[in-house]
Amino acid sequence: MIKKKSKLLPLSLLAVMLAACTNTSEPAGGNRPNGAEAGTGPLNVSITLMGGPKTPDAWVETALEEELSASLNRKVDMENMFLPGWSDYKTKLNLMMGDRKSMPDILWHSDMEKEYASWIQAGVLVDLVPHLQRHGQNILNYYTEDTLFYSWDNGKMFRVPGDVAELGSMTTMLRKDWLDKLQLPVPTTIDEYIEVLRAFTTEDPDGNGERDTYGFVGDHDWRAFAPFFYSRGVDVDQFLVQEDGTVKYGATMPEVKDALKQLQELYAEGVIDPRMVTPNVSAGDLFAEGKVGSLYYWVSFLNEGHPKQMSFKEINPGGEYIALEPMKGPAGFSADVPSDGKGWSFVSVTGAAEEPEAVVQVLNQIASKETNTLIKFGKEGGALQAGQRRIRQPDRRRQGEATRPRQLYVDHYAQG
Ligand SMILES: [Ca+2]
Repeated sequence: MIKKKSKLLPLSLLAVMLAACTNTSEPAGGNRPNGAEAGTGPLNVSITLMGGPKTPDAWVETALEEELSASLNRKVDMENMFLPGWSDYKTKLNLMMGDRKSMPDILWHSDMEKEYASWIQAGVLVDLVPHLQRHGQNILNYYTEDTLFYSWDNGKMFRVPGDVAELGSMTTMLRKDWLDKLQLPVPTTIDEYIEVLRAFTTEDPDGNGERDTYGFVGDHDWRAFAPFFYSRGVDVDQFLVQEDGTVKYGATMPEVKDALKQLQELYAEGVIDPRMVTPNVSAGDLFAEGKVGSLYYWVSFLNEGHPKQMSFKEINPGGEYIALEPMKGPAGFSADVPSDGKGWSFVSVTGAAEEPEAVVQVLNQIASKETNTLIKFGKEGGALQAGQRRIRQPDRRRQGEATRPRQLYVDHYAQG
């Protein structure tokens, strides 16, 4: 607690400090031509990517380079450094950060607080405050002071949030149109929920005369089954304080066994989509495909501007997902795990960047609405690849403030 206290700084002061220098004669947006003060030759920027363009020189990379070159008034070459995936990315990032020669200019990281502290200690991250003041207006405008405050470190800032989870973060979502078609009520208990999942599997909710739907799906991860665990008061990956004050590891509690038995039965019945047992299938794609009735997933997927929601509507024009209250378990208990407001993924600039100021300009430009719309949806009037299918260019008016995502546009590029 003492350590925390030393970092306390009134938010208004933070705002003043971050806003310093922005009342000068610089043009809005921070995209002033920078010929004299920074380099004018080609700018090479390497960036670690969890998703995004998985092939070198993909159209999105080329389009982004064109956009960046125009806005920075010099040739910008992006070098994508692909991370191996959720199970191995930390090892890879640690290796990269161990040697200045292998460091990316822009480092995407998540759930690496210990390493982050050591990188600061080792002086390999760039203090972004002066650069954000000069060139980071899109980024600064995007987040509230409260959100940025979590990345504030005694007057310095070594990272900006890439994505701040929406309140609640994940939720149980369900096909309301299927519920209506089968004339079933919205489930409130885990038993009612399971009956609905069974009906979604066996009663042809999509009305095509074939048994080609599933009740439940998720990513290849225990958390996908959260409704079955949380309704029993267990989280398999946490230490939980018991009523008698003792602490148990969730996975060892007997309630987990009950939930697993139930899941095993549902899998055998064909209620759980078998595609989720392979790590290569994304539940987000299956969400969009529209052949499953329910999943525990990121609430942002319910936003009408989310790419997967738009794909879903394109494929299933009458389809509708709703968010459910947490299911009540056998003992009447219900729970969910709310998210914090500090962000779950971050972007830093490392000491490998020869021109950190220009790198922040790149980040700021990626964070602009125009560039992000390009990255996300392709050129106006064109079409783009969305998974294996092509979707129409969406109406940009729908991308307004009402559906503004909480994910900084930088992260849309870094994660795809
Ligand atoms: Ca069917």
